[in-house]
Amino acid sequence: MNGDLPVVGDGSGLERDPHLHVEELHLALRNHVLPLEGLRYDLTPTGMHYTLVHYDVPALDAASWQLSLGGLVGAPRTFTLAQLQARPVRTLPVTLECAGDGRALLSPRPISQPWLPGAVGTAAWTGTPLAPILAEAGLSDRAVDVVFTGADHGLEGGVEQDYQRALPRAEAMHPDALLAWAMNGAPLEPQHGAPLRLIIPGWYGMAHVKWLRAIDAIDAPFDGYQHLAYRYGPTRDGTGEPVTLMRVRSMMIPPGFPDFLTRTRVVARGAHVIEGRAWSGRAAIARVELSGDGGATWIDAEVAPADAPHAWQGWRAPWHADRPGAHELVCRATDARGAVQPLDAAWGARGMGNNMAHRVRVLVR
Ligand SMILES: Nc1nc2c(c(=O)[nH]1)N[C@H]1C(S)=C(S)[C@@H](COP(=O)(O)O)O[C@H]1N2
Ligand SMILES: [Mo]
Repeated sequence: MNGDLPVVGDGSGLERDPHLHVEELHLALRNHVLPLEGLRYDLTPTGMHYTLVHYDVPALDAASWQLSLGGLVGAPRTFTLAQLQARPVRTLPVTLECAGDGRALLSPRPISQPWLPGAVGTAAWTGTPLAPILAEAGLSDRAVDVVFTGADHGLEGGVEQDYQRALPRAEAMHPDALLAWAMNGAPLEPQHGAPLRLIIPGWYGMAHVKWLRAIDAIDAPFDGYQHLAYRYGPTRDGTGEPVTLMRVRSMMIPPGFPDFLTRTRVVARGAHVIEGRAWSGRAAIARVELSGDGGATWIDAEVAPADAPHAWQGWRAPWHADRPGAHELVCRATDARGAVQPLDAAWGARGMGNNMAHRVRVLVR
């Protein structure tokens, strides 16, 4: 193996397909990942939390903003922020990950936000539970889905739309679904959905509708644009399996220090401890394994207990860098349901749910 620096690469795989389109660059610069050293924090500092905004951040004034609740409810109504904040308050640590996280590693690369691994973060979200609000409004027995509409507007796939996603009735009534106005103890930042967003723990990011302005119960499964776009499978025609809960995944804090341009990690010879986080939608992490040789051999990491059911779990494992030269570290997680993070990416036309094992190339000196 070649131990010289600039040619090693960070293991991202982008060196195979380096020609980013200018459209991807626009998206990549508007949206950002959690820098992976940020995995060290139990709660991601707000400015380090990944962000994904499909259109523009809308201009909303918290004082005059209102939320409407309607559709199949006995008593439609509106809420001001003060009225919501006067209701019971809960704070939950929740890990959010974009369903497209790692899309840029796929080959061929689906053209969209070109995420490298790291579109993830864990914040303490404060808000009021949604279920009692729906119950008090008299959610009809005929309600199948509950639609959440954001105040942001755009064109996507040729369709002009407000950002909208729905939850099946049982999920909208989940006791941990929150209408959240604060993140890590401060009012939501504009890019994270101020003044109010939905938090539905366990689901991939697209379900956590930001800039929430309307909630409507409907009598049939919602088939809006964002439900056709968030699909697995080889086609873009909206027929694939819907994307719902986060797949099992682990990532590591890249050890040592980076080369500026290639991001290759440089580490000293000797004993190291590799640390990271692992998560899975609505399941605890049962196991994390680390390989120091590209996946040929594995050791078990020590995994922190699942103290908060919707937040990632820390893990650590020893790694002995005894041979100078290039090495590839790999981590993979298994959840309590037995789902294992795959070594290779499952390709899909939309690039959703690529939870492949996390690989980091290091140069031992
Ligand atoms: N209204 C609205 N809500 C939205 C989005 C959006 O573009 N508009 N993006 C979704 C997607 S795809 C993700 S991954 C998360 C990102 O949340 P964050 O930026 O707070 O991390 O918000 C979701 N909620
Ligand atoms: Mo996303």
